[in-house]
Amino acid sequence: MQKLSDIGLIGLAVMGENLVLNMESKGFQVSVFNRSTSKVDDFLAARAKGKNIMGTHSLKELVDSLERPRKVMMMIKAGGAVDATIDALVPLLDKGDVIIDGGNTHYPDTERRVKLVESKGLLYVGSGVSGGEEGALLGPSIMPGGSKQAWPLVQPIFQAIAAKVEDGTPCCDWVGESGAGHFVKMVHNGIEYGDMQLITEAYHIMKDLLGLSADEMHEVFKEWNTQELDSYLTEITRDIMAFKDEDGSPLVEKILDKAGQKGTGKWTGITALDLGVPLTLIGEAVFSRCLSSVKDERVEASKLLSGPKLEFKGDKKQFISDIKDALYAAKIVSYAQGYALMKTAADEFAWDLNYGGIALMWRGGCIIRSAFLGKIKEAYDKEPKLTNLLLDPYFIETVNNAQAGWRRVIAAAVTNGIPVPAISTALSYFDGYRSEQLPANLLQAQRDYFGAHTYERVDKPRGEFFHTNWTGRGGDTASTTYNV
Ligand code: NBP
Repeated sequence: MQKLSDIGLIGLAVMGENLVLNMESKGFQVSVFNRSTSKVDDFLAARAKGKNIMGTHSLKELVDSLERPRKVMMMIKAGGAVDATIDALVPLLDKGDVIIDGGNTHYPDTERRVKLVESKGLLYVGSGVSGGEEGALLGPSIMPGGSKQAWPLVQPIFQAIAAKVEDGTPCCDWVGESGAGHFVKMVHNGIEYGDMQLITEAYHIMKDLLGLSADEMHEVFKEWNTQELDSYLTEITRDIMAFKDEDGSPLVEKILDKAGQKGTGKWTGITALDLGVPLTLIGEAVFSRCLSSVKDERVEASKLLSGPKLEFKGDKKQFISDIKDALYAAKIVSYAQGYALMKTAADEFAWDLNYGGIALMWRGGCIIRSAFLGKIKEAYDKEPKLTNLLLDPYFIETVNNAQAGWRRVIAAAVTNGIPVPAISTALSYFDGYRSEQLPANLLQAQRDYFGAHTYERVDKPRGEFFHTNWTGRGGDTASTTYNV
């Protein structure tokens, strides 16, 4: 009788195929299934040929080919396809078997599915997988959450196939209960939007204000990639700057300035609004893509709305160093905001998130991988209950040192009419966060004036609410206090 497989994988598209090959290369036997079964045969005849991979042509055949407790991983389009596949799998599985969703699922769907699948006596793992095609094959970042009893069952496979940091630690650990894995993946994607936007703003300033060529910017990104900004995204930007079209000119300048998006940045922003967390940088990153997408409207507007004449006065070398400082400081703020979102969600949903572990999971394999995540890991290792990343001694010092350059860059960008929404919103957040006094006293007065929403006083204990009859015409009845 043929040996049973260690895991089954459904969905032989780009991610599924590469994950299967990764698993097989680490010594696991994998059974595979795809809705269009011809893809199973094609895979077996090509990339899977001669490998320890078993093709199956029905879900029943897939399930029957697995070692117990069975582990079935879906790598299929997120949404209804996942629900339909779960419905078809549940009757075929036995108590203690595990269903895994490795797709880009929105975390509330995972929360719902964990409950549903657990109610059938099975276990469910919703896992973020990041790194694209190459990551899936060579080592992705994997962020699993869901039924905790499933972790020891999937851990050996997941940690074997995950990317590893320098000391060999896998970029995969248990994230938390329910939809925590997909939540953390969502925040990862939001942060990715932020990191990309920051780099594009730095590029915009260097290109338009300093007049640097793509080759010159290649040199700048190359240097930055050897310093604090060492990251995958800096690295690919360095390479993009050097990439020439067939006519020898930089390809990047021929690409239409209209950004696409698939929705995970938007989910992050919406979740932040729902939870009341100021996630301003990722929000600006999403909105910047939206603004870029109205290209035709912008072309018309550019003929009617004028801005200042571009003029750079000063030392270019110093200014490039300022841009680096602005980028790094704004990036720190972005991660501080992202971590604040995860912290609030953990409190709200009663998840026990391991913040240092999350930094480690993102340290390799995924799109936001960077040396800087090592600093975040160190911060949470030192203080696991850190309220905000900006309060860690390393980040306090770094932001303090970067501050002057950060402000100079924003001032120059604003004076010259170059939009820097992410770099500047980060500074506004920083200035707001470090302010003992904000003008929300006036805001509360306005709310009480027109809506009798009440206010607290600085000279009275917190929790005591007052209403003033501001005009002499209103009554004394206050509105109910509530928080949004
Ligand atoms: P796709 O997201 O393009 O999905 C294609 C796969 O889904 C095929 O195997 C297809 O089967 C299957 N499928 C569909 Br469509 N509807 C189905 C249904 N109703 N029942 C069963 N199977 C169905 O593949 P991908 O790009 O490999 O991504 C897989 C998952 O991983 C997605 O959730 C994606 O968001 C996520 N992800 C992708 C990347 C990336 O870089 N591409 C990175 C990280 C995560 P068929 O062959 O019969 O049509």
